[in-house]
Amino acid sequence: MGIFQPEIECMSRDEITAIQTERLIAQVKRCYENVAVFRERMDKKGLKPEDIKTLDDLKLLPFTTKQDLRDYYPYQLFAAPLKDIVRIQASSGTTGRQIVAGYTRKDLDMWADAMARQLMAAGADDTSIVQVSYGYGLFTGGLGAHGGAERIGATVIPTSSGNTERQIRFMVELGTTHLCCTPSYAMYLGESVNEMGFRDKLKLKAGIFGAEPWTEDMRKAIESSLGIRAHDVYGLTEIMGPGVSYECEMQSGMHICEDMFIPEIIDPDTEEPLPAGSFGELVFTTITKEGMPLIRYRTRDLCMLNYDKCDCGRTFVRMMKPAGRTDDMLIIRGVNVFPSQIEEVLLKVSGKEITPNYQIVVDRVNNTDTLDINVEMSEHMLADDIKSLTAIEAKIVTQLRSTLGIGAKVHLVNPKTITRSEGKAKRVIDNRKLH
Ligand code: DLL
Repeated sequence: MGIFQPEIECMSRDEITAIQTERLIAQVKRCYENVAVFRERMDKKGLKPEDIKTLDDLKLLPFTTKQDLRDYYPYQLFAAPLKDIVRIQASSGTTGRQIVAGYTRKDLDMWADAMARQLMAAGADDTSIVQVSYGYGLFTGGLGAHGGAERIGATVIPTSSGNTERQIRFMVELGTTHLCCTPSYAMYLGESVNEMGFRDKLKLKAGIFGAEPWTEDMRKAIESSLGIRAHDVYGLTEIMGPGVSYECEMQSGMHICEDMFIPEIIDPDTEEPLPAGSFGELVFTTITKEGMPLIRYRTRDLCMLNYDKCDCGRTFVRMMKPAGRTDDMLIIRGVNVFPSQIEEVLLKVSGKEITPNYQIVVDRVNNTDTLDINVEMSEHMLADDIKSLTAIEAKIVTQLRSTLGIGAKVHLVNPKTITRSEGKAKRVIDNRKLH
């Protein structure tokens, strides 16, 4: 596989530290001079930009949160004048109120580089045909992947999301080699391709899937249904969009673009930075962004950083798959439950009998939390008898109890009865309205 910018992606740790330090110092000064909210917070801590001299000083700086983006909506966190902002994107709004991000021309340029790194790491080059089936528009997926694909000189098909039959027709007729979409949509496309009997007509080699949590088992399911290699890509609107980190051919963690972002792992409760290798909340400082630079932005994503050498030759630190968010964690009967844990159980138990399409329904009946999980059975299972259905349900319940520590009701439902998503799947329905 090629490396888009080997001189950057394979720098030594000393070189990375030198670049990060220089850029951090400049960024803090820039934010202090241009963002009133940030200046006030620094002043309150008795800090001046000159106090930030090394990467170690990062921990002195105040955090930024999603609430800040809501409170200072729309432009108060921008560090560049509006005349220099050439693009606005917005969060998909799965949680809370919409937030916006602004980009200068240089920001878009860096973003295209980041996504180009991802595409090349997935084996794409200027001979590739890249179908972008992430939504275009305010969501960063479509335009983000598009910018990277153009940057490497690939042929881009901007299908955006939706119209599954047309997506597949294009894939077959135009010879798509690389597919960009959410992993849940990739599952659906895989299912539909096989149903239409088009699997052998595909020229697909790899896919770049992100924007929502997915498990290793789901990766295997996508890889086998589409006959491709599936790469994970991570990002968030506030920081940039897709490409903040990207998976190489080793498929074991996503390399963070450390020339653009400094990652930290903190304890979400004490807010203290944790030592390398710890599990905690991921925090990013954007060191090249001009439009809306963020200092110590709390992502709410829980994960771990791996500084071990990667066999691909890239030296950027890798982040492991986020294990959930501090804010999507469900507390059911006092027990912390991550939807990804449930998914893992389902995929482990699933043989030929069930599909990875599921929905978690949480409710409160008589002051007690209930947990119901609807799982689609496979077509093959439909023909089977009630006795084996009950046996599978029981098997899942037992596994869930041992993994989660609580009981759940499992319902096997008919194939294709859980609504398919063209964007992020809505896996959890929490009827308790606790927020
Ligand atoms: O989802 C940006 C994106 C688009 C990333 C396309 C990758 C591909 P937001 O809508 O702002 O931005 O949502 C950001 O989604 O904080 C994570 O919780 C979650 N997320 C994104 N990528 C992954 C991933 C885009 N690969 C939020 N694995 C983030 C797990 C992910 N969670």
